[in-house]
Amino acid sequence: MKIAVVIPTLNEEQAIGEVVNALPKNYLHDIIVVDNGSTDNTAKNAAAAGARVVLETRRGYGSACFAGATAARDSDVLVFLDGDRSDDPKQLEMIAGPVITDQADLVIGSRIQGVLEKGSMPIHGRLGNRFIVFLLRLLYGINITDIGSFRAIKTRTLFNLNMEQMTYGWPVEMVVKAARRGLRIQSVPIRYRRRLGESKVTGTLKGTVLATYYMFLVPIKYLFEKG
Ligand SMILES: Nc1nc2c(ncn2[C@@H]2O[C@H](COP(=O)(O)OP(=O)(O)OP(=O)(O)O)[C@@H](O)[C@H]2O)c(=O)[nH]1
Ligand SMILES: [Mg+2]
Repeated sequence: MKIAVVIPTLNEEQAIGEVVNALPKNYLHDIIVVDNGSTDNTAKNAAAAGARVVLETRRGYGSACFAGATAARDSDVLVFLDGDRSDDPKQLEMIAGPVITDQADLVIGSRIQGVLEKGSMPIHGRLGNRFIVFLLRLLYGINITDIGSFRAIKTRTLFNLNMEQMTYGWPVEMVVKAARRGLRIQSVPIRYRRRLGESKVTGTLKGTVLATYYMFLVPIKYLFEKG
């Protein structure tokens, strides 16, 4: 099985080298760092650590993930993780495992079931997460404990989902569409660490408002959609 890792990044020069270096390289067929238009040394540091750097100028977390998945289209399994050191690359095999052994179609790392390092997730992030998990259970019967970014899915399965949300809605869309197709979604406990570098989503008002908006909107939008 060809396993590829996709790391979306926007100005993560402090963390990306360490993240790429900590990956289980022998296990991976492809290491893709998607640079979403960074103005710092993210691309340079990622390449120096041995990653294949893909540039995606269309801003948005979803755009970056989609560009990475497209670049890794020849792989069998895709693993997504953040480039800010919050997700621990040493736990990659744990996330990919159930997909590889066909025990799950989508695996999501759960910070809530796992260990949250002090200062890794602010209180509003935790509350938002609880709410989205509750909403997904209520609307779709989805039984997960967190909507985190560390996840694994078969490449073919991801492209069959016809992903549309190219910003903050990407993680929720993936889960909702997987549930609507009757796919098996599994939470796996992970540890979540404090990020390096500047916070862009949970630590800013704009990021928090937009992320919350999409977390509400996306589950409702796909409730009424066909297919
Ligand atoms: N915010 C944002 N992040 C992006 C974008 N493209 C890629 N990323 C990367 O996506 C990953 C997740 O974004 P983060 O900023 O860590 O989001 P978060 O973990 O919810 O919140 P913070 O860590 O507090 O900023 C990081 O590796 C970012 O560098 C983009 O357009 N916007
Ligand atoms: Mg982060």
